[in-house]
Formats: sequence, structure tokens, C-alpha cells
Amino acid sequence: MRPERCGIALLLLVAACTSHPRAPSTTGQEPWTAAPADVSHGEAAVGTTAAPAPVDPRASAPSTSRLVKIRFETREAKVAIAPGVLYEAWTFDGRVPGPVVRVTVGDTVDFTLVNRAMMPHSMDFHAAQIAPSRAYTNVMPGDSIHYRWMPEVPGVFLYHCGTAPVAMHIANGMYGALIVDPARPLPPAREFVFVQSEFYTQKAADTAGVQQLDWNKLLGLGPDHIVFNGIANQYADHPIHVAAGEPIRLYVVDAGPNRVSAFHVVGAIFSRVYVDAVTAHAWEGVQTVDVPVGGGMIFETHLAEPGTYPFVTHAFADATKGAVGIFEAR
Ligand SMILES: [Cu+2]
Repeated sequence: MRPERCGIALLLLVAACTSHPRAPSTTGQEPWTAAPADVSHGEAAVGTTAAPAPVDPRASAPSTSRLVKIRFETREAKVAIAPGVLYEAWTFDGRVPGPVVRVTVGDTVDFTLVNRAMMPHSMDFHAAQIAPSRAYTNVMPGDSIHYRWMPEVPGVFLYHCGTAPVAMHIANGMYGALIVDPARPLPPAREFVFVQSEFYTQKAADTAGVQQLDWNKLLGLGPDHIVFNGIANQYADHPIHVAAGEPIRLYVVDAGPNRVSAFHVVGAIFSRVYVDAVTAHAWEGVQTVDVPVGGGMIFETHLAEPGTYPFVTHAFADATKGAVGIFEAR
């Protein structure tokens, strides 16, 4: 081809590629004639605000006692992990995630773990600085363990069962978030807690459709559901109300056991992100931050005007599997 013909062909190709694309059709035959309605960044339908989500995402108030007593029981429980999907979970207090714990730097945490389950379990507090060989030991069925520790570093931290194989105990639901407030409180804000995690499922034997862990899917890094606070899409099905413009603080923990959370709020920029510890060296003006498996971060932002704002892991295959929610700003 002569050079000038080559140039014309290139121009035509560029024009074809940059002209307005035709929307995909549902059948592959006909173009869409209207934009799809009620979608949250394309991953999950925006549901009703008439009822709250199954798991309340609001953070509790900071601790007021300098001695914080925590007593958890480990037990098996069937929990909902997606609409119509029940899972045979291993739990702290019958919930996945376990209860959110909130303490303040310098408190004494008085912790008791009672094992009501059929196998050994344990507790690993990422917020503690303590000998695992003393505190994170296995508790046999019917037995208990008690120890005290003092939180020294403010931030939001994972806690989880540390019994081997740890991936199995975490994938079955044994984790939660622990907030350590600094001695000098952060400024007032609307506060929420989100724990991201995965479920790897197969139908359990002798049950009517209840799911249980598929170990090979876990080792193959192929989760069926990726969730915030234990249930796929629950905050898209039941959006979270906030006021437009008000300061928002999000405590985000990634329990995994395998997938990093590329945490992002569509339509917002984080004014401040505390990477684990609350220090003077927070990141400012960032769009997406990876929360590592086993890590926690505190995100501060606001929603500029009334509307719906999805929050996601920006690893969008994972958002498609359920790690998406909606803030509805009024
Ligand atoms: Cu366990």
C-alpha cells in the first residue's frame, strides 16, 4: 500500500473506533433502545431503602470504660451469605463476621474465649502485641482461654481464629474487626465498618441445599461470593443513608483469606486514609487504596451532592461476586 493510502486507511480505522459505540444487546441481535435502569456501577441492582441491611454497618460509640470485657463463644451456625444461600459457618458468637470490638488506646482488654464447637479454635488479635505461644493457643471443645492485653496502636485491625489450617478457619467465617481509638478522638463523623471476605462453596452432604467450604476452590483462589460484612450485595440491596456533604469515616478490614480489597467509593475522593495506624502521616487525596488481606485502613471522605454512590473493591470481578454497596446521600 502506498504511504498516502495507508494514512487514509488509518484515519478511517481511527474514525470507526472513536465513533459512538453501539450499546450491546441482551440477545446479541438487537441494539438496546434505552439505558438500563437501577444499576450500581453495573454490578448489582440498587435495592430498597424500606428495610435495613441484615448486618448493621454503623460503628458503635468509642469505649467509655478503661476495662473492656470481651467474651466470645465459638460455635457452628448456618448463616446467610447471599440471597437464598445458607452456609455452614464456623463463627464467633454465631455471626459472620464476628462482633465489632471498639476500644481505646490504653484500655485493658479482658478477653475470654469459650469453645462451644466440635473442634479446636483460637483467637489472634492483630491489634495486640503479645506472645502467640501464650495467648493464641488452641482451645479444645468445651474448654476456654482467658487473657488480658492493652491496645497501644490506634487504627482498625483484623481478629481471626488462628488454628491451622488458618485459611479453612477464616474461610468458614472466623474473623472480625477491632477498632482502637486514639487517646485524642478523631473529629466527629458518620462511621461505618466493612469487613471484606470470601466464600468458597459446594453443596453440603445431607442438607437441603446448604453450602459448605470447597477446599479446592480455596486453594485455587476461586471464590463464589466476595462480601462486605458477610453477605453478598447486602448494601446494594439495602443502601446506606448518609447526608450529602457530611464527613464520613469508613473502617475497612480485609479478612480474605485470599483477595486484596482495592477499596474505592465511586464519585468520591478520600480526603484522608490511615494505613493501619492512626498517625500524622495519613495519605491525602487518594482514589483507591489496597487493603491487604489481614490489614485494615480508615477512610475519610464526603459525598458532594444528593445521589447514590457505590462503594466497591475496584477489582471488578470481585465486585461482581458481591463486594459492592451503595451510599444514598440525601
Ligand atoms: Cu477456628
